[in-house]
Amino acid sequence: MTTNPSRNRRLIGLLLFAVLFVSALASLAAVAAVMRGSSKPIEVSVELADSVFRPALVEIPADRPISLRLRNIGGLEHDWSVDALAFSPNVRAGQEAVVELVAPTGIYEVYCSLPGHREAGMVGTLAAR
Ligand SMILES: [Cu+2]
Repeated sequence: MTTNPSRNRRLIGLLLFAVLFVSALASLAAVAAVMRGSSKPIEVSVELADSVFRPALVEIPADRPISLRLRNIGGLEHDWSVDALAFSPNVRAGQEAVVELVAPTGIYEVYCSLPGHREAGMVGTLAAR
């Protein structure tokens, strides 16, 4: 059997090109999938009870739209106020609200601004990382 070294080199070159081309396509597909995922809001739920937030600590990714579901399971009106973000959605007793929240990196104090509720224990922390 005879071998033609220059033909073999061309074949290897072509094969290498095909492998690189396919892996480049796969990387593009992976990037597109990640970008699609990042545009979808992240859902977070918090219960507002008389007189506690559950969970008290809410951790979210920074600078990403969060769909925050606030369920008031108590018998009183409550809110989930974050002064640093000028954010204060209010929810009536037995109702729920879904609000969008975007927070830069930081640790924020959360409290219920209704009279006496903060003092009664309606405090929490929002951590955006
Ligand atoms: Cu309250």
